[in-house]
Amino acid sequence: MAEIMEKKITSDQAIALEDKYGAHNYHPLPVVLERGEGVFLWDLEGKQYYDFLSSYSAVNQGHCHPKIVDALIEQAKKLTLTSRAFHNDCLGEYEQFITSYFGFDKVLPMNTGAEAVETALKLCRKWAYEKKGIPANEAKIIVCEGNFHGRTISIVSASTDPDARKNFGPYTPGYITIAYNDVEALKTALQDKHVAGFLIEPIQGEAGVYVPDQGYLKACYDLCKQHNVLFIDDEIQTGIARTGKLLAIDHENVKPDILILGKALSGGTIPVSAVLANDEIMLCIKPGQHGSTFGGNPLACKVAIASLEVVKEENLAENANILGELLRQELRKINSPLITTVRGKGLLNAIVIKPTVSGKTAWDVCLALKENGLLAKPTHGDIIRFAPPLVINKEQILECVDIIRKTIENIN
Ligand code: IF1
Repeated sequence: MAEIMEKKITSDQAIALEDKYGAHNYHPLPVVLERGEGVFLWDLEGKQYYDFLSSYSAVNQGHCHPKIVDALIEQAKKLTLTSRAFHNDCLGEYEQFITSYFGFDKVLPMNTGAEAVETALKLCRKWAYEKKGIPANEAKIIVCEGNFHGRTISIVSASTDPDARKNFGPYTPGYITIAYNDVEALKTALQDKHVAGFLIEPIQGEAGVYVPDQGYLKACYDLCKQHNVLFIDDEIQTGIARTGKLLAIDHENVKPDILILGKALSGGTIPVSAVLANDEIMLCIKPGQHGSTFGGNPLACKVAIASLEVVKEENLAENANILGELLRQELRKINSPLITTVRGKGLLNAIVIKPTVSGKTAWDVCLALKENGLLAKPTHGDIIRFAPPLVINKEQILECVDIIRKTIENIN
């Protein structure tokens, strides 16, 4: 019998369903995606787009990378979850692989980025009381203005973004907030003897791709070491080759005390995150003191190994470095008063848009980019992040610059 063609819903129908039945915690661009492959996405009507967001750097290896998807499918047919009540044959192999890959004694496997950040905060506090000797409940963690580390209550308690934290109180105490990219501010904050850790994004992604001055991270690390304070590196968005090195912190040859990974650790297939540290810190957490139902599940282990192998096999950091330079160089040639700034590192970039005389904003630019076949999203009103999958090639970068140029020149 002829296969009964499944009637596909239209984009408008899909959006209406989300509006009626889904929480309104996002304001997406009006596009409904059905398929992704490499640097491309297709909507329900079959229109093709360049993905210039990469799901906020979770799809560094490109959409549905065959090696990663094959690893997912193969393991999914064998064993997906045991919980940590029992061992499984994937976890130890993965732990050995990822600790060797990044150069740490141990890893604590989690699922989302926020869970990994929470884990790092707990590790830091535990170390503070049990190793550094800070009095009970007095540990302080320094964070930076403009930070984004996730959406849990303890994480938004450290946020300076009103949208992220307003009316979610009472807030978790124990944070000191300092200016980003300001070594003196850190030096002053470190006078407090109860400081346990400094949590930082090596490049502030959500804030608008703020790249700190060369030498800032190393100076902060050295200050933390002088004061026996843990340097906690949130590489959830900047890691896994995104900025042209395996880790953004590698640009300054700093080895963090705690490394936090997420997003592209799974190539955008399933939530996989990880916290890496050496024994002196990691062994502060004893059995029964932290965990997660899905943390370290066999599926995540196999997917993460494949995702990290792809990064090296396809030389994604070098590609991001070279093509990021090309992208910024070509964007800076666009002769338009609309673009006031082009900044970034590797393939984590952003342009700042000055509203047109007719009041067109970054959002309008993104709507027009969508019409021209490129998907990007504004952050904080006037900043558009440009972060394609790291598998993009030179011809595709140049084609995307042409799309961006044509769009900017025709916005009035
Ligand atoms: C959203 C932002 C980006 C992160 C860093 C931890 C996390 C993230 C540096 C938490 C997550 C995501 C969250 C997502 C949109 C996106 C985002 F706009 F929210 F801020 F990328 F910039 N540290 N960032 O960037 O990881 O729990 O999400 O797995 O919440 O809207 P998660």
